[in-house]
Amino acid sequence: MSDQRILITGAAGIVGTLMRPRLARPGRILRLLDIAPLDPAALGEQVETITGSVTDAEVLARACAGVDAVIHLGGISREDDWERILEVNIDGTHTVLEAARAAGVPRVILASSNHAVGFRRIGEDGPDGLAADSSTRPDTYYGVSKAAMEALGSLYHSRFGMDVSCLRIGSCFDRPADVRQLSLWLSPQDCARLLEACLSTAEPGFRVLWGVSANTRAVVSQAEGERIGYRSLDDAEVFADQVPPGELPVLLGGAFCDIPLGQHN
Ligand code: 15L
Repeated sequence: MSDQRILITGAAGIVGTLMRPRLARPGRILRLLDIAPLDPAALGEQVETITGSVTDAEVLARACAGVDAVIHLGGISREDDWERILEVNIDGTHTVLEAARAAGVPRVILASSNHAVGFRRIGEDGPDGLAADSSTRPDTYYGVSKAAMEALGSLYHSRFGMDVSCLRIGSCFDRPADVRQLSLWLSPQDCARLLEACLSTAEPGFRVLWGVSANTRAVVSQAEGERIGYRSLDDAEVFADQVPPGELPVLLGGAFCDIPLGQHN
């Protein structure tokens, strides 16, 4: 049986860097794409690297050739001016999906964000937390780009039958940094578990899932992820005494709901 080949865009970014060692396994080749050069010699044998932008259709055509699944993490990860958000995040996601379709890639995982629904009030859906597919309420141009990403994913599933998972990632870092992240933290290990669940679902579908650990202070639903076999094993609470004191924000997006639109920060 030939190796499974997975393309990861944005592989040199924060989440990409956390995921590379966690997704590596025998029988799997990780093809890493980033605008920042990655040194294949430093990354082990089961790795291929491509340097280029998610906005470049030729690069994406090359990157998608012979690939079994795409994990699209690339793009701008915070607020920025509209033109850049449009080009890198919205056009870039379209370029990735179009290249995947043209290459016959059956499965795509899209890194959406809690900021697609940042203006939802914490607790508005009741005690089980905000549903993973609640309609979008973006808090920034960045959040709009994540809403557009989900819409594009839905379109490519409905039109072309591709299996598309959109992950509304909370805060995926080594550890939570503040009170809000005690609710929204996605541990790196859980992020890898969620990606593995998406990579192995049997039925092609379109789904929106929360990318959040089973935190004691969770405010979003785990149910949709659990339906495809995701089981979080981590809880931000173990870091609770290490974060500065503070209040949980009223709105899910926290500070993103107040920053000036289009302002690079
Ligand atoms: C995101 O979508 C960002 O990419 C990340 O840098 C964090 O700000 C995160 O959301 C968050 O809300 O904590």
